Amino acid sequence: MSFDGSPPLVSLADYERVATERLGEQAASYIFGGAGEEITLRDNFAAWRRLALLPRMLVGVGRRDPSVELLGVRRPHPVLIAPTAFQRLTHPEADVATARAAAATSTIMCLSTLASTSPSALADAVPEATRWFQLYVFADRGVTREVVAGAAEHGYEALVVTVDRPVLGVRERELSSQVRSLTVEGLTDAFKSTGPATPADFTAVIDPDLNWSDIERFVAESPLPVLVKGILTAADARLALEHGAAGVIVSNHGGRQLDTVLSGADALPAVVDAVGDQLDVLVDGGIRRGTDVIKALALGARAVLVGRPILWGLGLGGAEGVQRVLELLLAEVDNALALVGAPRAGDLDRTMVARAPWG
Ligand code: FNR
Ligand code: LAC
Repeated sequence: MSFDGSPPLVSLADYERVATERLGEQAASYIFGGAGEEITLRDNFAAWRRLALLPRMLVGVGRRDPSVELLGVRRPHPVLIAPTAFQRLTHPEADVATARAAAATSTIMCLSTLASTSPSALADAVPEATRWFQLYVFADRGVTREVVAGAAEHGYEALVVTVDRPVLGVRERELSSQVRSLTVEGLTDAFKSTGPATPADFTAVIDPDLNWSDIERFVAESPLPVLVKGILTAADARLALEHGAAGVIVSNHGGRQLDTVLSGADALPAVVDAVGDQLDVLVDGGIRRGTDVIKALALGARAVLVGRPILWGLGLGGAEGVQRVLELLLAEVDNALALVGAPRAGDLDRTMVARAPWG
């Protein structure tokens, strides 16, 4: 993909640069922004780069296999599409375009509760995409139950309960550019919503009192495995295990919630040490290179999620743009597996990463 006869976009950083130039102000400030001084936002990216790789030689890397086991199922590769709300702000085809790219690259797509497209409409439009559903729990538990039942009915394979957004982070870019014309198709009936709203309007319906007994109830009631998204400590990972979760996603919500919390990369090892032999541990935040992906796996993650780069691809080229972003990243993963001397994703381990001297 290239623009106006300029050189082709060959890295996720290229997509970021061009997206910065071309996305409208509302979409750009919603997508790029983080909380507070954006220290965590920047560190999510920097933390993977503070890790050095220790490659092994002469192991024979002609045949490579990036597949991983996730929730007991073999998946062709370890990259997932993170849930992101309001994709229509970025492209008219929104989640449908994203799901087409997911299907084309065998990537699992996680649909947000606050998506522009309802779970059923997405399932009807792109039935071939493997889909997980991200749940925001509403103060109105009747609505929550409806949403969960709808996801299970429409072939979503896991429930990702996001727990790091009881209230909205302090997001100055969103406030100053007045992000406002947001709509959520899945909730229109449930809330009899009358029209476009702001992120704060949608946050107001999320239950700030959500607690571990709710997680236990979702595990008991939901036919789908439950992952808890937004864990940053070993203590909370152990609670997720005790309350029946199938997995945790180590995440700080892309640096959009509490500024100065640890990056995913730095929080990951303690969580893996605490629960990695019993739960699937995934991680997100700042994954932009194949080397970031293999470092995450080497530290014990089963898979990674990618947020903003998907939206850069979506904004620049719809389904084709998202597909290209995923293909670039997956090609880099393949390249990194070969050069680090771990031809199968399962060959990666902690002996292959160290604190970088330049960090
Ligand atoms: C998000 N994220 C998010 N998470 C979630 O659980 N539900 C959601 O609706 C959203 N919405 C959302 C919108 C936008 C614009 C962004 C950038 C992020 C967080 C997302 O799932 C993920 O944790 C981070 O985006 C990962 O970091 P990177 O890859 O963006 O650095
Ligand atoms: C966000 C939400 C919707 O980060 O999770 O904007």
